[in-house]
Amino acid sequence: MTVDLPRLRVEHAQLRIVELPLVAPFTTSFGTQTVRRALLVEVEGEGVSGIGECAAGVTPGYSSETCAGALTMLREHLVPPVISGPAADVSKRAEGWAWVRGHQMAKAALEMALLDQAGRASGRSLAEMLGGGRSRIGCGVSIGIQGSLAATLTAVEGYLARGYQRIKLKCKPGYDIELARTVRQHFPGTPLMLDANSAYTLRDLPELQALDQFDLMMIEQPLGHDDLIDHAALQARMETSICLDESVESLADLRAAIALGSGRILNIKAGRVGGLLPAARLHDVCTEAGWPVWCGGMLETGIGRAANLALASLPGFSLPGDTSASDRYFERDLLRHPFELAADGTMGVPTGPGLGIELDRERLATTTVHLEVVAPN
Ligand code: OSB
Ligand code: MG
Repeated sequence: MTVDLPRLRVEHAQLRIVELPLVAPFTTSFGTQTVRRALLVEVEGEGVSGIGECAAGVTPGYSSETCAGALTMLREHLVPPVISGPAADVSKRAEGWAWVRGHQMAKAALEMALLDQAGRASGRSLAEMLGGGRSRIGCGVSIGIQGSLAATLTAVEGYLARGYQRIKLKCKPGYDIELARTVRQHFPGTPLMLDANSAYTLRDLPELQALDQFDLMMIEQPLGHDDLIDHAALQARMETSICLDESVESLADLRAAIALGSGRILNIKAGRVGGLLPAARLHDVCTEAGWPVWCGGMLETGIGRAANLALASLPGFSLPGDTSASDRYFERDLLRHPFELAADGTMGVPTGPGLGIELDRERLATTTVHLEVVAPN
């Protein structure tokens, strides 16, 4: 944190769920998604509003959190103290909810809304508030498990033609070696990586070691979501760098991972680690430890996407992330100006106050499937 955050009151909050169809189904080792159902938090106080998006999905397959669970957590435990309490800055607010165990994505959604409010009140962009410097971000794309290798090749070709700087392929046991071989043969110089979403165990060691021959940038989260010790054993037996995703939900997890040698790279998602301010701290610790980091994604709407771009502007984010353009996910995003990829595979970091986005209120209204107000008690 390089700037002081303003102390503000919050008088009202709204919890909303929107549903946006995805342009194509997204399949991982834990399931298939055809819509992005997103929980949004809006806060308002002192005449300034802010909005945040919760990363949680519908099912608890990626993390233990869900959209419905986060809605309850925010309604019952996180939002009430904020709307009935005195003016405070965002760090103080986060201290206020530190007693709540877990529920990182619910906390992060509220924190994003409060940071947006703080930025809009003080005229500062989120990137500026987080200490980011870069004005453009190198972008990659995450490609779900396709029906065939031919379909995968077509998808890769399409994204590379648009300019994406690196390709991430979702994999699982039995859908990995031929996948990597085929894509590598067709695209020899392309920065390429795999993401297993915790689908393997150490019993799959030979299969995982076979991936070393494909010059992958990294393999993301091969083992269990809480298997830091097994990840360390695997990293010692694999040349390809392991990137952790699910395994790191806190600073303590990260310290353990670094001490154990459970990987060499971190995928940072603000939702997974309890907010953008904690995410910036994890970035600092990774930089000190010599771990490159990149910004992951959770198929966010333009709201969460704006926050990801701001986070990715911090100096340690040296690898292209899963920060793809709006049209990779949705026919129509929630923004007046959707995020677009430049031909060189970069996207601009928003410069306006807070998240720096202009909501398409009409689109927001037509995609809303649930709306509730949290009133002061
Ligand atoms: O593991 O990184 C992941 C999407 C949903 C849940 C988990 C993951 C993902 C992605 C997509 O890989 C990233 C994106 O484009 O937002
Ligand atoms: Mg992942």
